[in-house]
Amino acid sequence: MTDCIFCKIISGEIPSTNVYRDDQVTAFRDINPAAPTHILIVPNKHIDSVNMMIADDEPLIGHLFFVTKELAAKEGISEGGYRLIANTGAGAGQTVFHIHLHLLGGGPMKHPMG
Ligand code: DGP
Repeated sequence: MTDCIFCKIISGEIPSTNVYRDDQVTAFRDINPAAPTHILIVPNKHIDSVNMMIADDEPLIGHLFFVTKELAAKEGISEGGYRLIANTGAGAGQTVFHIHLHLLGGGPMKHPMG
């Protein structure tokens, strides 16, 4: 997707603080952190939102969750607890329409539930 911010981050066109990369997913620090650890984990394949997933995407999204778990351990927040958020649709606060999981932890979190 040519006008997608996260596709541009994945391709390196827009700089970001990358913390993980493989052939399926990329993870980088959120530009506007809401917690001491705030990482976005995104599929390298452009998918607008959870609503737009197809059955073939199931293993990809499973891998994305597994990488997230590993990153939580690497960040040292596994034991203290962390929150995963996948805002879906503008009504839920999604502003970048490329599926992403927010990994938040490491201290008080500003992002409320609901
Ligand atoms: P959401 O509201 O769930 O769509 O979250 C989008 C997040 O993306 C938001 O927390 C800010 C972050 N973000 C937006 N643009 C950039 C960018 O250019 N670089 C980085 N690192 N994060 C971005």
